[in-house]
Amino acid sequence: MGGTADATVPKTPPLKKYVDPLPRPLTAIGDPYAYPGADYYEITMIADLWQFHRDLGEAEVWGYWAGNPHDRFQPIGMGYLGPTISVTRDRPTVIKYRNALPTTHLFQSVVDLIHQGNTQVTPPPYKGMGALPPDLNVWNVVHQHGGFTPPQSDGMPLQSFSPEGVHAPSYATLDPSRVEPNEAIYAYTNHERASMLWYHDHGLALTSLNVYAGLAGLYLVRDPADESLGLPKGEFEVPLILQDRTFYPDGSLAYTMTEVEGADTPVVNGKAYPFLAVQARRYRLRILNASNERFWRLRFEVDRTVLPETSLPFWLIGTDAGFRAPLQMLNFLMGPAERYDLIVDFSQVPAGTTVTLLNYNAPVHFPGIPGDGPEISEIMQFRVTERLSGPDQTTPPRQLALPPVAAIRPGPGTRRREWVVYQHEIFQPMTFNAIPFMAPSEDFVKAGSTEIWEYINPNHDAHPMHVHLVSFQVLNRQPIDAFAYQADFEAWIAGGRKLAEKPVLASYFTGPPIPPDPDELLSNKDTVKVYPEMVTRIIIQEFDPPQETIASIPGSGSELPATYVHHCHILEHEDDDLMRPWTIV
Ligand SMILES: [Cu+2]
Repeated sequence: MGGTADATVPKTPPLKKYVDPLPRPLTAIGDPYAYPGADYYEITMIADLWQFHRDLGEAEVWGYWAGNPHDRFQPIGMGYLGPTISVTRDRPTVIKYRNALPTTHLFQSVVDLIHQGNTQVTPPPYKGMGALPPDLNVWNVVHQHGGFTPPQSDGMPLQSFSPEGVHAPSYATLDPSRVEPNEAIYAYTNHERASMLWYHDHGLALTSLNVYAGLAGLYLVRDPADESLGLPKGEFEVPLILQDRTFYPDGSLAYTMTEVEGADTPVVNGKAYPFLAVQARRYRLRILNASNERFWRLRFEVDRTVLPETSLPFWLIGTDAGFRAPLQMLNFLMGPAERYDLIVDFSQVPAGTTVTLLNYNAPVHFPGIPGDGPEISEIMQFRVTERLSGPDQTTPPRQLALPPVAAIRPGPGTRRREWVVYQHEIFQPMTFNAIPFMAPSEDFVKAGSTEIWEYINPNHDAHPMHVHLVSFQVLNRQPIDAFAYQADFEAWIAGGRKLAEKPVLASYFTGPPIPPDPDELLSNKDTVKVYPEMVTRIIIQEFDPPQETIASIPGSGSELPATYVHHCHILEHEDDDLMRPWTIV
């Protein structure tokens, strides 16, 4: 998708900044009795109303609501986004997802374009399996992003199910006697490191529209061993779900990404330009980029009369898949689906100071083309105005003894696998290796093995690549002659993909390997920025899906072969076919 802005594209009316307090998603309450040994939740997708800003009218949005085991008339949610699911590491979770959305899409005009086969929004038809059925406008599936999950509970696009109970070809549910056709039960191991995962819609062909409508929430994995680390907690641990949205003058959501890149207004935890009143102490900010397309380059801005530098330094203590060694930073670049776990010390500025979260030098894409989408500079404000409720007894970040991250090192026999981010020309579908998503898996990974995946990006923008099931580390990047590689790759496809004639990556290098960015070094990740005109190498330690039965539910463990997906997390790209299955054997 994409194109240049023109006068017909909706624009949000001017909004007064920092008038709405930052909302905090509520935490869902698990039921420990339904499945012994696990916590059980029922989460329903519903259309509701939500006000994004004081001066905007209510918008129809989609969101997740959790059943309340203590009061069934008081479900937990806020309308937009979803409640936080907070779990203890290694204690399983069982969730029944129910699709109670309308059967007409919130962005029906875009769904109509998909049905019409408009090439801006629709990948080429593949003869193997149908995509969105012609008479269906809404279907959904929930993926736990970053989860170590058996395939039948992973929530991949071909597992979608609709409000009427229509199922995509790989729909699956556990405990089928307890579900209606518009429901599915999934089980999660929670065998991840302590980390902030998230759950979001992954509906086939509709992920970008469904997430834009509001279908995303947080999934916090807690490790009781971390209680002694001395981290800010309770009200001093604040999740920030960063998104961009465009609004019509009446306050309703405008989906503009068939016409421009990104949207024009920052929304944090569901509010446009919110503020948070804070105490002069350390806070733990757990940031998720839940935007469809937008990269954010973030820093904390203070007035030059307050500090000699205008950027307030902070500490990075964790990334997508858990803690890392504390690293003092001034700014960082965040692709869609990435998470950054920060300690920000508001006692470093005088009482009364205002700290602004800024997105600077910030086109929608990275590096992006100025004018190709609306730029957003200011996001939200922290006001150091609250009275100290007690001394700050958290550990200074420099002294934090966080669980160490060991480097995953390749061995002599480590298999390499190449994924070419392929687009013939701009506005045409994007694929891996010029193979549509729907074509059967042809990548077979040996169970328990380590692999290096090389994302070869001959394009001019970065793509955030996400691999389901596993976490990984960034090994390095290496610049390539993108023009020559693209030309030779296309010639190779045109020539019938003869294995012996495949372009040899090493002959296109234009420089030596570049080490990972400082925030990526010795960090566990599940999403990686694949920079343009480079190969980005990740090393995945272990392809080993959880095989045990979860919460005594028959069929809840993995069986081999186990097929998962990886994809670009620019949601318009994954819908437009930059996604492929791969199979553990
Ligand atoms: Cu992409």
